[in-house]
Amino acid sequence: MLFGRKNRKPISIPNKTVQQWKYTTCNYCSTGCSIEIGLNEENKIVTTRGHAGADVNRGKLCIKGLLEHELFDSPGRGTTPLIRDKHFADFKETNWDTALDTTAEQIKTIQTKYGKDAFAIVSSGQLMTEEFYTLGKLARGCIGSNNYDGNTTLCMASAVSGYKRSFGLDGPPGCYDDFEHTHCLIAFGSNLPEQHPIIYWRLKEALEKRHFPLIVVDPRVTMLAQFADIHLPITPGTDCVLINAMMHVIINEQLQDQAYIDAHTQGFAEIKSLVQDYSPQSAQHVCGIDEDTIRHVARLYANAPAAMSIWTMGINQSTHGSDGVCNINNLNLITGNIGKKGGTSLSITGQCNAMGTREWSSCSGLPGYRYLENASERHEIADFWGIDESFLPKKRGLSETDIFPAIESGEIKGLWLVATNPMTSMPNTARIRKALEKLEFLVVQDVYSDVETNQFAHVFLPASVWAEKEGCHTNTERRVNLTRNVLPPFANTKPDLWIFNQLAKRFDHYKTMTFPDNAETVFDEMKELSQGNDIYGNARTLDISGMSYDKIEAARGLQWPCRASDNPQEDDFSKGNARLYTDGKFPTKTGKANLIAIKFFNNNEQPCHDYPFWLNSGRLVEHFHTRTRTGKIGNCNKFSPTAFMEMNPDAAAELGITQQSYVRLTSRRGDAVVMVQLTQRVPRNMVFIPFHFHDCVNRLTLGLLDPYSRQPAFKQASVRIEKTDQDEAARLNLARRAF
Ligand SMILES: Nc1nc2c(c(=O)[nH]1)N[C@H]1C(S)=C(S)[C@@H](COP(=O)(O)OP(=O)(O)OC[C@H]3O[C@@H](n4cnc5c(=O)[nH]c(N)nc54)[C@H](O)[C@@H]3O)O[C@H]1N2
Ligand SMILES: Nc1nc2c(c(=O)[nH]1)N[C@H]1C(S)=C(S)[C@@H](COP(=O)(O)OP(=O)(O)OC[C@H]3O[C@@H](n4cnc5c(=O)[nH]c(N)nc54)[C@H](O)[C@@H]3O)O[C@H]1N2
Ligand code: SF4
Ligand SMILES: [Mo]
Repeated sequence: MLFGRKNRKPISIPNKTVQQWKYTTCNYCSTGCSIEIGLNEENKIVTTRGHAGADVNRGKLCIKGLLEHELFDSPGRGTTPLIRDKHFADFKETNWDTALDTTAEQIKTIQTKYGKDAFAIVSSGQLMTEEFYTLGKLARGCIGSNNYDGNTTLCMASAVSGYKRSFGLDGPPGCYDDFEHTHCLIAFGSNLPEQHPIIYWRLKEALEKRHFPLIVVDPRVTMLAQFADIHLPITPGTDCVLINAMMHVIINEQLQDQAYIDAHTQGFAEIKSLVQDYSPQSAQHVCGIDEDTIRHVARLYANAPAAMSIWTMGINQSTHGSDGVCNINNLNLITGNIGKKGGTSLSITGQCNAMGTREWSSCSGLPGYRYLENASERHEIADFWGIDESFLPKKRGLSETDIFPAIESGEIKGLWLVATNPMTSMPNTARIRKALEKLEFLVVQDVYSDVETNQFAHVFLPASVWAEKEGCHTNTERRVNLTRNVLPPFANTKPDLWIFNQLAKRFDHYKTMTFPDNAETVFDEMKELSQGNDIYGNARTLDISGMSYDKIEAARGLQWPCRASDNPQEDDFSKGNARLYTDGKFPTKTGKANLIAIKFFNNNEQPCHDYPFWLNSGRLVEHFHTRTRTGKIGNCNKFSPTAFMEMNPDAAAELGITQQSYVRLTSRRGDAVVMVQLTQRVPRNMVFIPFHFHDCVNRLTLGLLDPYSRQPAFKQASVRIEKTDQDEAARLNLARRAF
């Protein structure tokens, strides 16, 4: 033989006799892939496959989904509750009763001493919807703190706020099937092939069948940009200017859909007048895209029989996040691209169940997209839950990004973190560390006891992961999908639903409220709340009353609105709906969508003499967020086990920096040491760092907040770069860990 080793051992294929397949939904990103887990006759997991009959993924999975079953016994998992009496004392193992009694007592002590809102709760987009609903009931109905929010403030808050401002209601109006019908697609700050690989695969399939222009707006040459027909390398934070200039061209060349504008929108005159100040000639100097390209793209989009926009964190994580979303909606409204096949404003959601938390967690309001600010909705929910209406606040409290400053300034004394790791994921982590140290009581509820935030906890509650429990997720296209319980909880961990219910028992209102043990019963309660009319007398959009666990599994996911019907054959809504606003009616007072004139103001930190590089941050395909999960899975971690930074080779050469050497980055907040990867993906004045690594990019980020959504501008900051050698890098990292 010419190649290969001599005496090569034959590959042995493990015996994978599957006795039964259990139905689940992926617990990482919001694509919402259906997964089947194969168990052998000893009930051991032997394999995983994408569900071939699921419309979302049609048998496919990305690397994270394929290896997800390795989570069940991955290293670092919490095994039993832990407790300590003061900061940094050794944790002691304890039982659930002691951990929960202590937590309830501490919450009550803090609330009695400092007021109800002095105890804050921050949750996630990564629990089951039934768990979110139950946590909301506990937080609002029993504990009664108004400082209750989710990490979706770091993620989807700008999309939520933009949808509400434009359409009157949250909820992406489109679906993946729109790729099959569109004639032009613009992606703003979204890198589908790495962050939503299966949505990308759906897009690619559509493009292979029938080519249409793919335009990518991103300051980096992402993988999606590489596959695009047109790449617009925008100056960070200026998407609103580009869109205003596109609308300038569209309106001045009369390419808008005037009939749609007249029938279904309000505010066109204001937009028309505002965009006169954004000619392509002047806009090009702000957004960095030349005037001819702006005109070309505007004409392509407006002339397409159906055109759609998608976006993710390049838009949301900005001081103009909410405005950016409104402006994308403006572009689609004036071109008549809402509620039609292939014409839509589709935010690509982040976490697997960021939608579920928006819909049902009561974080920013009350369940089922109800508002605390609305007296009749407060009354309805108080009645339904069995509490006094006066217990509910009349407006929403602080968002996650305002909770930490309130800890600094002493208004908040206690915190409960559920399925989120702000020590790695929040901007300016030095500030977060100080805030966590200042707390009188911190309880961390996570699957992993080695999650960084746990260093500061007084009580640790170990949760069961993913298919060790049962419940639903809602994906990017409003599809509710189900995870069946596959394995019993690991060690002495408990499903989050159980933890919430047990904690509820320790509060007075438990006597008058109900907290069902079973996820499906909780789902039935949500179904009941989802029926009927909204405050304007229109049928509720977020209607899930036509769903059941069995129906969801049989359909491999159902899209809301999906209402119960006496006559399902006749009623289209009973089968689930792919698109919203198909009739041009919006859930606003007038029934019309709002066109909102967006003025640009430049308030970002910008590169300057002392900090000459833009700092951009984001993700890699193989890792998920703060790596509590993917960092433990060998085949995910091996692709990027170390913190690194993308840097342009020309900029590196000027500073004498070479491939795979170490550099020290400094911003106005702090410093970080990373390895350099030289690549043309980033322009000369920008570096990009994946945020997955602890003590890294978020030591540097500023995170100015969007005024509407309170979402941080993770993607715009400035840094300077110095060479450092490996020994110095190790010393710096050690020194940092010491304080
Ligand atoms: N593999 C993997 N997949 C994931 C996740 C993960 O951690 N790992 N996380 C999930 C979650 S929660 C989320 S929110 C999504 C995020 O999904 P994406 O938003 O697609 O991912 P990011 O890498 O955060 O950011 C996308 C792009 O925004 C660009 N950008 C930066 N500034 C600007 C700007 O001013 N304008 C524009 N137009 N673009 C800009 C960046 O260069 C980057 O390429 O991914 C989800 N999927
Ligand atoms: N610089 C920079 N920073 C960013 C971003 C960026 O692009 N750049 N993106 C931001 C975005 S979009 C997001 S979404 C956030 C994400 O930030 P985080 O939510 O803080 O990050 P995760 O690592 O997803 O944390 C989730 C935690 O939940 C735990 N967990 C998983 N499943 C369960 C469960 O079933 N029950 C319980 N109790 N725990 C569970 C995991 O172990 C993990 O510790 O990061 C934000 N931070
Ligand atoms: S694309 Fe997202 S939902 Fe699908 S397998 Fe990958 S991580 Fe899971
Ligand atoms: Mo996110």
